[in-house]
Amino acid sequence: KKRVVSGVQPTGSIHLGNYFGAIKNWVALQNTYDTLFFIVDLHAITLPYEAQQLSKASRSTAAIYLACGVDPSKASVFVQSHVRAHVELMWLLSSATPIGWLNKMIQFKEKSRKAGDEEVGVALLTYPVLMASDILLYQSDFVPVGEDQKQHLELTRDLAERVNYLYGGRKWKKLGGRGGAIFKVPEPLIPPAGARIMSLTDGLSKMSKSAPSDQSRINMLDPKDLIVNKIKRCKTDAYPGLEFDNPERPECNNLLSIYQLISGKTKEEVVQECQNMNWGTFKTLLTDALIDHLHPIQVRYDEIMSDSGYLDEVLAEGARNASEIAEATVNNVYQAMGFLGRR
Ligand code: AQP
Repeated sequence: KKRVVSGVQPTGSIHLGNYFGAIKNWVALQNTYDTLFFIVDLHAITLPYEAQQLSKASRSTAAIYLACGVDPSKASVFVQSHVRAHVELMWLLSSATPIGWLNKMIQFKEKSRKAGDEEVGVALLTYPVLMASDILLYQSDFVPVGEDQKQHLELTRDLAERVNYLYGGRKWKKLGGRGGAIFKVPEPLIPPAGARIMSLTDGLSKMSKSAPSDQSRINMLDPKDLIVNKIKRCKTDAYPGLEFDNPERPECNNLLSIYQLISGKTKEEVVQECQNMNWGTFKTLLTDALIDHLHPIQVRYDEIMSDSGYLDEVLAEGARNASEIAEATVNNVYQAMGFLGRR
């Protein structure tokens, strides 16, 4: 089976964007691929964060994965920091990463500009090396990537090829390595179209955990009343009727897309159903669809969170499976790079 890895950062409330852009797709992928889905807590500390919140957020994120349908009997679900090899491989990869490659990363440029030089930790710069380690450790064939992660995956591929070139090939074989490559070079798995969910208060920026206003997103755990309120107050426009793909109407496109995704209907069906609606009627329809879809997920989430033994066991088992693969890779890398082996 081909292997797929992916993860979400426990940096806040998991929202519809994370669900449609990542978690919901995983549920389909776990049936076809060998899958590892982790909670990327080591990435969550690259910007200022609250230490008391981190472990809670990791548990909650794991419970959301399961509540959304990630099945631990099919996928390994684990917390990134529970598999030490992520950090270990990162150091080894760092030595093969030209700093110029990292300086070019758009996300680093944007995030560091916002935070200011004195506030920016080194980890924000080296974050893509950790991401490369997350992927290469598992010899992944595919990585689901959204638009904003494409550049990081490109770097991962370049890094895999560079390490294979520097330490693989003939040298690698001489040291007893099998095959010619240390790392598999992963391919991107482009998510289904329309999976980029935008903010409820600005149809041009993406729905995001770190946006200051909670009003801008629907969180997976939002209670019914809050969903009603958020949709009631979300940004709309004054054009007649409703339509997809009008660049003058980004909010309209976003809300119709959310309705399409949450209802499971086709675009054509949504056009037929909604094109002549006014905002009031559509908002009621959308609100009801959101509540109907999220309610069972929230019920499952509560059940999972109330049985902490079960969740701990899932995460322990996931970390055991992941460690087995990760240890083998990192040991090979040590060997290929010429380190003295342990007895
Ligand atoms: N708005 C979105 N639409 C579609 N997909 C989205 N993802 C995030 N926002 C949207 C996808 O969710 C996964 C997890 O992302 P992450 O936790 O690594 O961080 P992120 O992409 O930066 O997500 P956020 O929610 O915007 O977090 P903050 O605010 O902390 O940076 C990824 O697969 C991503 O594509």
